[in-house]
Amino acid sequence: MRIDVVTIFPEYLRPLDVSLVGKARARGQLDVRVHDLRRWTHDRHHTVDDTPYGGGPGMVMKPEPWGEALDEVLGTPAGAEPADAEPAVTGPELPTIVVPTPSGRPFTQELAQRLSTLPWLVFTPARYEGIDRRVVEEYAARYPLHEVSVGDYVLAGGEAPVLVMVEAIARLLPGVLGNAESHRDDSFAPGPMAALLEGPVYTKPPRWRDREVPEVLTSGHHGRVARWRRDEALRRTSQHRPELIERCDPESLDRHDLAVLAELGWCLDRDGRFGRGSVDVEE
Ligand code: 6GU
Repeated sequence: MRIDVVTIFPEYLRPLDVSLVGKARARGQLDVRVHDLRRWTHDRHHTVDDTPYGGGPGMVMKPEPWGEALDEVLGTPAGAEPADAEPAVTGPELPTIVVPTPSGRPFTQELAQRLSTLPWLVFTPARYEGIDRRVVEEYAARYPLHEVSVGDYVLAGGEAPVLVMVEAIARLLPGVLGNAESHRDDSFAPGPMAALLEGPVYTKPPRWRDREVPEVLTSGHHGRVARWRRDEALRRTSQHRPELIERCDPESLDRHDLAVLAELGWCLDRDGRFGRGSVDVEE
């Protein structure tokens, strides 16, 4: 997979040189290219922002540097190409643009999985109040483009979200993690079972500061271990993400799951969904 990032803070993307993403790059599984947006400015001050039309606080990123940067990175020169020139962008290598913004659609494990199957992603992290809207409209008309948010909070720029998204995507690429099984138990892993949070994990030593590892994990009984992990996942999900229980399809749960959830105060309501506490509150 090829990933381009256009930013005014190339140094902010340095973490992509290390750890999982850095190793995937060294192995040739990932081709990451970080570009300084100011390369595509032409004034002495390398200006990339200006005041917002209509007034208001903050600054807006100017469209011209983004247009020139994206035309070059996406391989479509701004000027007219000679008629006999090779098309710069060909079929299966069509780039997909990812625009990080707090007003985008949520970045989920499902979206990470879909993006991880594409050959070429181009990220456009913005600073200030964002990029002039016409840039997004222009490129959405020419390429697949997703505006994506990494959570319900506001960051100062899209660079940290790009680090988040690239890591989530890179670990799903074939051969990047040790084995294909590695993703199966991920929290939020889609599958026949309800999305549950992963439970706790333990390693040696068996006793640390008077704290023992749960006996079942050292029992060597694979069936009991699997059941215990599932119970813990249900407990943790109930505690930290009750909406995942409310949303889950009870058909994806077995009798033991239902018993654990009942113990945690969950019951099935009349339309076959889980709820807790007040059954029917009258006005
Ligand atoms: Cl993608 N960008 C910024 N600036 N803030 C965010 C975000 C993105 N996702 C959540 N908050």
